[in-house]
Amino acid sequence: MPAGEQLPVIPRPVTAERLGGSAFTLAPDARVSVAGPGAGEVAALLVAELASDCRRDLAIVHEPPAYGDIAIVIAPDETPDDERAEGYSLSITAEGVRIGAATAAGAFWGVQTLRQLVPVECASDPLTIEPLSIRDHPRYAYRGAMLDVARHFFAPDDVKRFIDAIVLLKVNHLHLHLTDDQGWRIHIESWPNLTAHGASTGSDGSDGGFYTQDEFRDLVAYAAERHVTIVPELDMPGHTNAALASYPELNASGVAPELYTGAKVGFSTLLVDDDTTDRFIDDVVREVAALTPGPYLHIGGDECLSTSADDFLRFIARASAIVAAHGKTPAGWHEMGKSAELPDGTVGQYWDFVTPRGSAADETLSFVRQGGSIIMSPADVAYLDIVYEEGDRLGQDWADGPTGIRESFVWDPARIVPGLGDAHILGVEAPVWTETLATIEDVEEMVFPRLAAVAEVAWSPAPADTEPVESERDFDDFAPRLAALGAHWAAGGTNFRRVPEISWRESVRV
Ligand code: TNX
Repeated sequence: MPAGEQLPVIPRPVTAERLGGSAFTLAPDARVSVAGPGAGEVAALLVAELASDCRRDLAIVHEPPAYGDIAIVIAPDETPDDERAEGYSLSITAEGVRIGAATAAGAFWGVQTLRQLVPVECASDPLTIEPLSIRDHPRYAYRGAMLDVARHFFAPDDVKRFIDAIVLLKVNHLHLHLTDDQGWRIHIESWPNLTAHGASTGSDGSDGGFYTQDEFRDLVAYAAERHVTIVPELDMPGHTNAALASYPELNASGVAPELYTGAKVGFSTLLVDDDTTDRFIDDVVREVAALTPGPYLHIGGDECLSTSADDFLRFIARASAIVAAHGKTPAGWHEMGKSAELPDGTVGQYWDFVTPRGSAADETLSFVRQGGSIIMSPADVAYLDIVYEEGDRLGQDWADGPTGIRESFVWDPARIVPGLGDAHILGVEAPVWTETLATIEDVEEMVFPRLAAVAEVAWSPAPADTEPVESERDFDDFAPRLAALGAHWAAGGTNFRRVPEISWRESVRV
């Protein structure tokens, strides 16, 4: 890479400096030297990547690095105190590579930066990297992607592939939209018909499917090894046709509706003030909470067009209290902010536009008034199922579509809801809804490259020039870095959309 060009890393690191001098070259006898708690596990993931991407076989050693080694050091004083949770440093010189962090998570994000700096041709050419020094930490603690496994089901191996792809962008939460009108995707021991019947369909007549509790535990563990927290969503009281179809007693009429495979929203609702429904909520929340080591359990609350306003308020107060009673922090879409009875700390997820409409801003601020924080997912820039261009084969266009790569990049989470700044923004999440997406390749085509843009919004510092001038992120700085990332995606087999705004320079790994 010519001097003067920015480092090909996304999200852009907080500080990155070229050092001059000789490049680092990975010699055949290079090792990964580890020190500190968790360094061995992080090293094992790096070694696996270097084996599959570059066909190098590195030993992991618990001894100080020798000339030309890659060192991973985890110790409290490796980062400043306020960057401890996920910060890292990365230095690359002829003497070796050194990643320093206070936590295994920080070291793991340092490894992701290193992976982007490793030349795509590393299997056939010498693996050299120019000397540099990076210090980095995230702007937001929560950087998320959401995968809708309810409309189309995605098998555990697809979800693992998705996790592998998102961690390269330092995304650390995977929100799984597990239930909707079209299917219920997680087995519940106390209500087995939810999956026996309610998982048998999906959008467009697709086959459906569900995760057994063992499969779900395995996914949670796979994610955790990669420093990703799974956020399970059980959407209620709307988006519940699959549950209503599985148990007649959840319906006012006592008659179960047919399973649904279309794309309408807002036609289903659970009952309110109903003992059976209360027992249902308590059981499903208890079982899913027990499978979830992470702090959040998402209960949806969106688009409840068939629930009266009063019923909605009583339902949300009840359901969010049940989540809290099972030891989890409730999370929900911003409509849940209509309730003034949310448990302390409830997390709201904003999905209106970058210019809020209707009551969306007020409902969002309601979470903050009740001691909670906000995840920003503005649909017109961060909904990755929205078409890139008019006439696309995949995707929907309701959210002010199309949404090009530039739109996904040029926005700021703290400039959307008046009165909502970084102090109350937990982070940023990009959802991908799957009404039109039948395969993981379809999902990837919608997610990449736009998730790279949203991930940079979530991780990298806000643009420097702020009030009163509306600042813009520098798309011209981002574009060549994205082109470089595209080469990694192509080599690693991640499908992505070759959007015309970027001069992709792909090279295929031999
Ligand atoms: C809105 S926004 C939904 C989903 C749809 C999506 C399609 C929100 C919380 N819900 O039910 O799948 O639009 O883009």
